[in-house]
Amino acid sequence: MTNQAQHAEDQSEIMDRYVEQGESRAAKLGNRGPIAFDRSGKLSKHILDAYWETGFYVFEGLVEIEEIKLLRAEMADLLDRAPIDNGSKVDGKGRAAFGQEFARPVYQLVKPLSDPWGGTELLNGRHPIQMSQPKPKEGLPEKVVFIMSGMCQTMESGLRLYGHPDLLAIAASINGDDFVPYNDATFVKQPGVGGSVSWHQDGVTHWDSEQWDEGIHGFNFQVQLYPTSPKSCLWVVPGTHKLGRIDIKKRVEENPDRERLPDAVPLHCKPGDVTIVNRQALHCSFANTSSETRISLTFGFHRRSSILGAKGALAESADIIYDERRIHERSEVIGVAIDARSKFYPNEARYAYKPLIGEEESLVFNSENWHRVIKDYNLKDLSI
Ligand SMILES: O=C(O)CCC(=O)C(=O)O
Repeated sequence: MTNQAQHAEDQSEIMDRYVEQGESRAAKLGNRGPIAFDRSGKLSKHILDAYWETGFYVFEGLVEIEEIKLLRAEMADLLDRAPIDNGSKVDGKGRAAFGQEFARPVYQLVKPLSDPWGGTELLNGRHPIQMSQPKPKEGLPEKVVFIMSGMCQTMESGLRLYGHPDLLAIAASINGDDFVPYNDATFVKQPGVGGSVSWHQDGVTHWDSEQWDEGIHGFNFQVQLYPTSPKSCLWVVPGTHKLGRIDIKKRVEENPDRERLPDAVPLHCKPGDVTIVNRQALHCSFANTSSETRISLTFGFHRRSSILGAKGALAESADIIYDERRIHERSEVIGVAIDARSKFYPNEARYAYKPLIGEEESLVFNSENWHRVIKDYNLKDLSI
């Protein structure tokens, strides 16, 4: 049977067994629970230890459900106004599609249940194997939204989320108080159509660095807007962030159950749960044949030392060297996000982002700064 020929239903029994085993492995890891800080405001030791041991952590109920509802509402509107295909100027109702004023496309669409990157050279060739692509049911649209970019400019609730004090405190606990931003991408895995993301490690630049260690490529948050089950969520192989670059092709080809790697675990979540995943951990998501919507707002942070002087990678040109100026310009998004958040949630403690202390007045959330700092901020992403 080819990767393309299987019907979604044919896969469900095999997947059910795999899911059951994965859930039982995940339950033993001890890396999920509520957020907790120590007296200095850093993540509690038990959380940091579990993160560095397994390469990921699930923070349960971190984002309040009222905030999740605002994110859902804006996201639903953006999905309603999505173009019908990549490059199209119209949405499904024949109106002008959202977001054409932004330099980078907001939406990326793929064929239902497909794997757009696996086995290709795209994104520095970091997804070496192609996942199974179950055959979608009849009558579905030709293309569906797979990823959306620029959540700080497309949704005010997205900008506010970027300034969330607990999320920024997590970034400081893992990457140091002078942490720097990476990029963001919203994975949209709609029921019965969402595409897969083939097994990969995110980092592409620092594998051979003399300073290489478990944290050199940073980590990604995923904020979950809907309940996700093992069938719709991200899967990670625990501990793989410590192994250096992995021969993924060999691992998958030598596994009798192919891409269902025997030691992987699902990061299933409730709405408002937030995961962190080390960018060196081996991870994937399967085509979403389930009946659940998964929308994961994904954004990452790095150590400053990993970025300063590094060359562009992934969506950034390899001719670019990330200097102090570029880092400062991209980091200003955090400053404006903190201000946007504190205006909306005036009773919440505002996060003090060390690299921008003293610049608060020039980074207020207003129309001028929206145009100067936020619009097209993702042209200045810091990808490695
Ligand atoms: O959420 C997903 O399905 C994929 C996420 C992912 O691979 C990533 O953030 O690198």
